[in-house]
Amino acid sequence: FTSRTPSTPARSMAAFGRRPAGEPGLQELLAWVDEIAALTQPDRIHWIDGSAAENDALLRQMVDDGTLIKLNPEWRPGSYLARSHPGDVARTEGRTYIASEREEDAGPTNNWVAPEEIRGTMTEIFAGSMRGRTMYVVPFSMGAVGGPLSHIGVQLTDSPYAVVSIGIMTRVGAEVTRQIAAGKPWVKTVHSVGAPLAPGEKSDAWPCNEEKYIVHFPDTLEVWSYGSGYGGNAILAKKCFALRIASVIGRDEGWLAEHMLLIRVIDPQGRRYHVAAAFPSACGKTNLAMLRPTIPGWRVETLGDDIAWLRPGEDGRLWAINPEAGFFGVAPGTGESTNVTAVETLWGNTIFTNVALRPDGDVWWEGLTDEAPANLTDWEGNPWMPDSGRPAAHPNSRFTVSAGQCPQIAEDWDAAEGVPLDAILFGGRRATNVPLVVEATDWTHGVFMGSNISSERTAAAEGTLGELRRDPFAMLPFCGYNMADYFGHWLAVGQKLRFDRAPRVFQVNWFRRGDDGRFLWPGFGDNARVIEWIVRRLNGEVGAVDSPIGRLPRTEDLNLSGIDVPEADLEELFSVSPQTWQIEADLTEEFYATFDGRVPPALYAELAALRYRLKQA
Ligand code: GTP
Ligand code: SPV
Ligand code: MN
Repeated sequence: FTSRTPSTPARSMAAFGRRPAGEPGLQELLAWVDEIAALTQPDRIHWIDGSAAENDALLRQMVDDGTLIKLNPEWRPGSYLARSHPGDVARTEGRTYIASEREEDAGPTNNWVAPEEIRGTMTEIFAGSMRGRTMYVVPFSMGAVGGPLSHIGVQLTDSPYAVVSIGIMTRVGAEVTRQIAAGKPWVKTVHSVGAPLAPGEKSDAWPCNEEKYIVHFPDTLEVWSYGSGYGGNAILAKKCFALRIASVIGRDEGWLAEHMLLIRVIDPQGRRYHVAAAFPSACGKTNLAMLRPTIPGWRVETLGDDIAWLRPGEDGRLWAINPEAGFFGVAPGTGESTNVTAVETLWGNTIFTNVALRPDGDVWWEGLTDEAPANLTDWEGNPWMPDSGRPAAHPNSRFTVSAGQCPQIAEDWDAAEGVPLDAILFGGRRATNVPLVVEATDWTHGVFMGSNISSERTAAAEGTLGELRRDPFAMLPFCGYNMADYFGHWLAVGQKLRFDRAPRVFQVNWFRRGDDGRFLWPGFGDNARVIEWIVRRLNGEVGAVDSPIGRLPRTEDLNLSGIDVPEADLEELFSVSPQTWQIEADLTEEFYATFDGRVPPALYAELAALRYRLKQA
């Protein structure tokens, strides 16, 4: 493409891309692209067709301009390293907004902003924001193209890094444009890194802006994201659309958009079970999604690692799809001994962001190997030695890779109709109080459990590491509407399920620590032992012990053969202290009170019942 001056009118610029034309259903898309181009004034417009040749050309261009470093193909074929701006390394929740018409529809857990006010701000900051750059038009589908649970959208972006990432994480291409032409509803997403270029000016390797806005318009199904090139801030199909906007669509249509992994568990008899699990960011979804059981005869197939859309079926079961097509996973802590499946998935065709570079042109991060190699280049591009006293990879460094590369991906992982769920797990990172596993007594109790998830903060978003915060359903940063209404919606979805076919609900916690600070549970592949107990509960093969907070395993029912968990640790893993749980109950009451009476009465009844049981204990 030849470069054009910033003042070139949008309509004629479009001729420089492969712009589809003719079909009447495309008029809205074309008009919108023209409107955004007129506002942002890119030099060029490029319609993405999703072809391999186009992807290769984008990657080559990014290597040439320094955005990507090509890794040594001998170790990591088709793979690249991106180093972000040091101030653009994670989602920015403080700059993330829900612009619903009514403030109460955003609720107290979201940053609300009036739509007309923020529209004005967006128009101001996006004006000329793409000058000197190419605006890419990226049509994408979440879920198999044309599937009954799938939804489509288009992202306009001036970041080629975002384009290739969307290419891995979603289904991109002309088939989606044909669906738009055919009249299928679609979501509009606009993204600019906010770094226009003067004529002749060279771009930074990772352009971004100190000022950031991630704005959602749930009433008009739009997303506007400005100033960040990072993950959930920039791949708008992911958290912005598939969770924040989709949760609103799900509220209106009777389904759920969830921050959940999705797996198929196969027991030694070959029976299959489908499990979805919601854990907050950087709390173990990718790891459980790729579980390699340490107990003989058990297998896990991966279906998804971050997002699941759940819909009640005609049969009274809850059906789930993974709307994504790839993994945007946390690198640190991913190694042979923790997640060998991920290590194998990353053999090639992977984009790494903010990991360390080895002298031989391969990558490294904390936890990939037990010993750190010498002479690395750290995530900021500085020389690094094992005694440097700082991490070589950023704690939120990530890999982006196609789901199909996972060696244990389910053959039917992208089946349009999804899979019926047998169990739902809620979890968090809790050093104290929360047992390894506890079973809810019924759906309502399960919703109560989900509404009470708290977790220690991780590096996946800006904020104080380790600080305990409420993260209901692991959706605190991702629910696009009033969280109390969302609790009610979970209860309503339960009503549509046949009581004997609804998934059973469990709470898990892999992260409980001893007084000395070490994890009490080995975790990772050994989490299969907890899954085994859950499956045996589903089958009615084992009993349980009632506790004030739910049903706990009898120790003799836990398969601990081959691991050495000291008796005292086991006791601590399952200890439920009525005193500290009274405090948890008080915190729940405080939290519920922030919703101005909107929390469903059924959950207050659960809270009262919990308090009663704690008093009896
Ligand atoms: P997002 O992609 O941010 O949503 O994160 P995630 O929920 O997929 O988390 P992930 O599986 O990437 O794990 C995050 C961190 O937790 C990694 O450093 C893991 O090594 C660590 N982790 C995962 N599972 C376990 C476990 O069972 N025990 C312990 N101790 N750590 C774990
Ligand atoms: C998370 O933070 O939950 C992620 C990474 O999965 S991001 O896509 O940046 O949201
Ligand atoms: Mn996530």
